[in-house]
Amino acid sequence: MKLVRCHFPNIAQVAYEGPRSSNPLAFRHYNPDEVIDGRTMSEHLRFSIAYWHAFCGTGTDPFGPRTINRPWEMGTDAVSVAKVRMDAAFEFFQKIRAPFWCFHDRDIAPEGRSLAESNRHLDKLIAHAKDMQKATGVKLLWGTANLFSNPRYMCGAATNPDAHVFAYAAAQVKKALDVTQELGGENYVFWGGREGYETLLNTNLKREQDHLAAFLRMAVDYADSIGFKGQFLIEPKPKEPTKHQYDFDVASAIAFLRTYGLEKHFKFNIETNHATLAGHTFEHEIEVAASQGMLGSIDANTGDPLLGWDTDQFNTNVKELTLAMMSILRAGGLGTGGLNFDAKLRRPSIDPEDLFHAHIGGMDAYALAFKLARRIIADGKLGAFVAERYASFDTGFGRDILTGKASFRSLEKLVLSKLGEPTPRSGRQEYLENLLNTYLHPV
Ligand code: XUL
Ligand code: CO
Repeated sequence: MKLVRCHFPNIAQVAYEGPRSSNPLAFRHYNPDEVIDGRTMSEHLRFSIAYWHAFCGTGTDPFGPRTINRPWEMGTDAVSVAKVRMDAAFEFFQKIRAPFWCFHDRDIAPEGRSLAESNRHLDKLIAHAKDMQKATGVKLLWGTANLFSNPRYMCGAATNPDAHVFAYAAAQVKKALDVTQELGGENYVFWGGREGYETLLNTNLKREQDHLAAFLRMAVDYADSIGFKGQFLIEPKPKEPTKHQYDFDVASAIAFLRTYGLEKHFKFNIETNHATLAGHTFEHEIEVAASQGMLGSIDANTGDPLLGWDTDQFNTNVKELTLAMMSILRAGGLGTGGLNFDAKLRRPSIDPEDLFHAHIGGMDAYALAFKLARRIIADGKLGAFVAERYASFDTGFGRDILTGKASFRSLEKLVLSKLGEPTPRSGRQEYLENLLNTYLHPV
């Protein structure tokens, strides 16, 4: 990849220096060019940078204004500023060695006074992004539309009680699909945004779900009509911004998609912090999606166990990521998906250099987890333990249960005549936790 322009003059392209390196601006585990099983680590992990956090995040919170002021955010013409911001972004993508990026329509181009003007702005930035992608080789993992920031969407987009808002959102997603296709996006994400409700006093839940399904059906039909081949992904989240979000978690979103006959067209983009907000572990959500062949992509971040909201932090918890990676690898990987850093800097992390530390930490933690998970799976001890635990279903009457040959009557007869009382067997959780630690912390 050829480097263009210079908005991070004091930071070179991040190099892999190995686990013993003490250089904070080097990778210790992520070696993008290392070939494992015929594919480079960069191809295995498919890291992606989230434009909204990395290049639109300003450190605002409900108690105070922006703390982050980037040197490239200069000028009064919003479209020109957006172009320079994009130059900085692509320089960062290259220096951090991320092969992909992701964006919402309104992240990259300022919203205009009308939809037509917003579309014109977007077209200018898409043309610029196309040039930048060509010059750098960085590709688009997924595109999406922001259907939650503008006040018109305060009561939802597809689930808004006003059909006018629904129509506006449909027009916005149509354009977002066009531009995602234009940039060769490999997926398109639907995060629920404000698709949920605060109170049933003003809400018809059934109608809102019907409307959401109609919206997704139109998206599928439109994508078909333009020949968009990317994978559609639903990103579940249980709460925030609304109290009850319709795509609560993977299981409820699967039920929703099946109810409306949409399941063939969607997979899941699973975000760690959303999983934990739903009261699940990250790996639980991955397993639920994978069990239905619907694992699509990952929004790589973490929450804070002491806080009950979406803190979107960079994840450096190698144990959590190793468990997640084991589930991803067992599912056969992410296909067209990737690991997208939907994570933001803490409010006082105001230097451009902090963007590097944050992503280096996240990439290294995932790379280490990837290697550990491969080792654990190859070693086979954990896998063999689980297989053995279910072995009674592999032969005899256990297999008959699964092949439909057994019934309540035949099993009753068997228990009364032969089997009697089952012998309890330990689940060995503590042993397995200790075993896991031997991989995480080898001597
Ligand atoms: C919000 C969130 C979004 C989606 C894309 O919690 O995760 O940024 O990833 O709309
Ligand atoms: Co996300």
